[in-house]
Amino acid sequence: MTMQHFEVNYDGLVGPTHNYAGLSFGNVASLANAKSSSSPKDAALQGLAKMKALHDMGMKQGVLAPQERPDVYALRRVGFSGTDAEVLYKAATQAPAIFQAVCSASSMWTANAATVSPSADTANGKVHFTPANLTNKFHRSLEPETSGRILQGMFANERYFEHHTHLPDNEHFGDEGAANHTRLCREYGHAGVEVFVYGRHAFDSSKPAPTRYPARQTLEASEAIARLHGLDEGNTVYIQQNPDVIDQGVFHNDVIAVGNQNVLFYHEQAFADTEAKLAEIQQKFGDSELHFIKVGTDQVSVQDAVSTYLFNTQLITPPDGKMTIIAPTECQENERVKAYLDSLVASGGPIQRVEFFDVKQSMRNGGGPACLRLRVALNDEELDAANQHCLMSDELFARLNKWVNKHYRDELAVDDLRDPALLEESRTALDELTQILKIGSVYAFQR
Ligand code: SUG
Repeated sequence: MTMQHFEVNYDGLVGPTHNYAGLSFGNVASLANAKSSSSPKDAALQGLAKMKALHDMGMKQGVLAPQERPDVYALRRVGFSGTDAEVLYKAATQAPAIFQAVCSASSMWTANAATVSPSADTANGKVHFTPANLTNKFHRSLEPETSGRILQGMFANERYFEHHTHLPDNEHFGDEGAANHTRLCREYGHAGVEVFVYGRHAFDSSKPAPTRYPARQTLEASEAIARLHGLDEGNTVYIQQNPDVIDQGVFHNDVIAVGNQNVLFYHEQAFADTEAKLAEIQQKFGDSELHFIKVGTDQVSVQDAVSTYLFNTQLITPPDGKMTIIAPTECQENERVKAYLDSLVASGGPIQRVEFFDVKQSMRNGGGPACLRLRVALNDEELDAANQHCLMSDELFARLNKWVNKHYRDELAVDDLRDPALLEESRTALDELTQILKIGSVYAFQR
């Protein structure tokens, strides 16, 4: 029997504390919506609806569990003491900014959970996972340990899966995971070219870097991931992100470029040294056909790309073979971007379809469809060896909708975060979730 290969999209379930705290300097939407009230329930249901729609399109779709928030352990580490309720109260009153950071549901953006290399690319033929350290933002730096535990609960079989510890927790090795990593290949099961996009050189300050907003990913971090995963240099390309677009709010590469199979869809201003780098990709890709779909500034400005997330779309290949863009409704609402997408589909190129999804709750924090998913390319044996309870089905969809409706609040204002009941609600919900997804006792409160 011939081996089959799939790209499985593991979407982050939005956690019960989803809120807008303005935590991400350099991420325009996060700052613009700071302090507005959120709906954790709507956010989680919007995410589930997208997962179900992709499942219904015949895609393999997975679910990645959220993290426990507020993170009382982080508060204890910085000196707040007493009962959990006392810790929350003291932090909220004495250090509100720190308190808000430990409440963020930011683990929902699983494109930042880890970098994953499929077995066809790695020296030992296993699928490799390295959680991202997310050092650039305090609220996100709280994620990697639990992300690692959750991923191990999902991909436990050591015969097929290898898990690494996140990189050293320091800005020199700032790593944002798959948001700055794209893989191009003929078929998911063939060795591909892994493309790492970095924002700056950590150990060489003479190199260009953004001046207004931070570059979260360093070259040295990307190189470390490639070493850990046993990637072949002949199949790996490092590209510097154009520092000017970082300064315009493109805080991850996946806000300005997306790749799938033999298509790289990118904005003309996305990269530094574009011509040479695309030539390197083509050379490493070999003779087979590779499509570079460039969007010019005259077609879509960087500003429109940042406000609509045209490139934070998922580019997927459903079983009918028609490559499809999964776009946020913001792209439909912007005349120029909508016109561009219409012309793209009409052009007869590899991208044949666009589907729009309402993920507004996530978009308001700068997280589009592509931020919400971690791609894991697996062959059928590896898929069988992965945790089956984390794979979307009609039954799981119904169960998770019920779970959200039971545990999540309709509305949450930033001031509600200090309510000690929210921590209890969150723990109760997550405890039940670990039983639904059968990922083990991954949370600190369970250990
Ligand atoms: O890291 N926003 C996230 C959005 C991540 C998007 N991910 C990708 N592009 N792959 C971030 O900036 C905002 C939270 C707040 O402000 O409350 C936040 O963390």
